[in-house]
Amino acid sequence: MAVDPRAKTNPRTIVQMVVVGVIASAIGIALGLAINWFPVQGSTQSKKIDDLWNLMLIFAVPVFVLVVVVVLFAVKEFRQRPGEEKLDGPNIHGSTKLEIIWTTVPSLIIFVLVGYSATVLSDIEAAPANAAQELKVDVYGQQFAWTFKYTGVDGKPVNTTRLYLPNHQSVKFNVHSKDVIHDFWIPAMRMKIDAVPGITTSYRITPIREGSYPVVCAELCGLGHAVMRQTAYVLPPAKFKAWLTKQSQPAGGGAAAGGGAATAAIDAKTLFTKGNGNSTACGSCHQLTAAGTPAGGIGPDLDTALAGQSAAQIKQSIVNPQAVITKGYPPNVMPPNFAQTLKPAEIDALVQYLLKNQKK
Ligand code: HEC
Ligand SMILES: [Cu+2]
Repeated sequence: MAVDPRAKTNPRTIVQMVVVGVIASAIGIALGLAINWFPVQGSTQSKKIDDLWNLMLIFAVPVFVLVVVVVLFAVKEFRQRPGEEKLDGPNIHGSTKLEIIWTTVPSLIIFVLVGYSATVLSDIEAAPANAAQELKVDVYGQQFAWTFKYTGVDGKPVNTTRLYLPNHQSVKFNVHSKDVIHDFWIPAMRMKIDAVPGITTSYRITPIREGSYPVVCAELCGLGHAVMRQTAYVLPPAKFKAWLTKQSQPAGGGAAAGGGAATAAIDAKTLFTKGNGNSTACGSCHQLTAAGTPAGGIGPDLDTALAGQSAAQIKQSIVNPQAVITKGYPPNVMPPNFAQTLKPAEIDALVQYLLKNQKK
């Protein structure tokens, strides 16, 4: 077969490729660094992770450009014109120089990136100098809400569906799951980890900015996965302390005084706002003014939705939520297992509690 006379690349083409490559890389890197990819930096970890991202980008863009430029130029220079069907390229075999280059350069790039990544990883996972000062929060994933357990000022556990964090203090999350695999993620803090049934995973963050940030489940965990969202509130340390102190006080005004022996011992308000340790808290999805749970939840506003309903209807909604789906709300999101996770007396207490707070 005849050898293509153009097999030797024109030196001018190489110069052109280098110029185009350098310009495209410069534009790509500039764009990549200018684009605001991430939410605000909420923790000391955020900045380190964003810097790592930027470094990766600075290396990745030229590699991408190199591949694309060579492919495009090859298509342009070596495309087959009519009458060239019988031509072939020169029969090249082996080039030690090239092989050395294409082994060393990528190896060097990988070493730099791995080295830097390892430093960042050990940095963002490092325990604070004063480990005793670190706040520990147990995080429980359960279809389809998160619950958070703190140690109260009296040493007793405090369970809540709202995540409060003190600013500028290291926090260690120990992450658990009560059912399937979830993933505990606060995008502004950058860190995330799977919540796996049967084991405890963990990460730490140090918030650096007061404010509220979405808490997201990042592992498809069932039909309600998309709505498994809550909020993390970063407070000044003194306000956080005050909040924790308030939570540590025994819940007041919950159970009705005296009367109904079976339900009197059960604090329906706590069941509603925090669950019984096994059940998902109703308040993480439902607004109820009497319980102090906020509006804008995933489920109907129980201040108004229950108007005119009987105890039997409300009970059915709790134990068998699929029986009647409230208009405008997604099916299969309200957990179907309350008949198992709540004791019958607890369900009755909740029904009575909702009836008591029902708008007529
Ligand atoms: C993961 C979110 C979630 C949790 C937790 C949750 N619910 Fe629901 N709930 C919903 C959604 C969504 C609906 C509407 C769709 C439906 O009817 O199933 C609903 C519907 C209801 C209704 C029917 C409202 C109406 O319009 O008739 C009642 C009553 C109710 N929930 C009570 C509770 C109680 C009590 C608890 C705690 C034991 C609870 N829910 C826990 C999401 C939740
Ligand atoms: Cu999920």
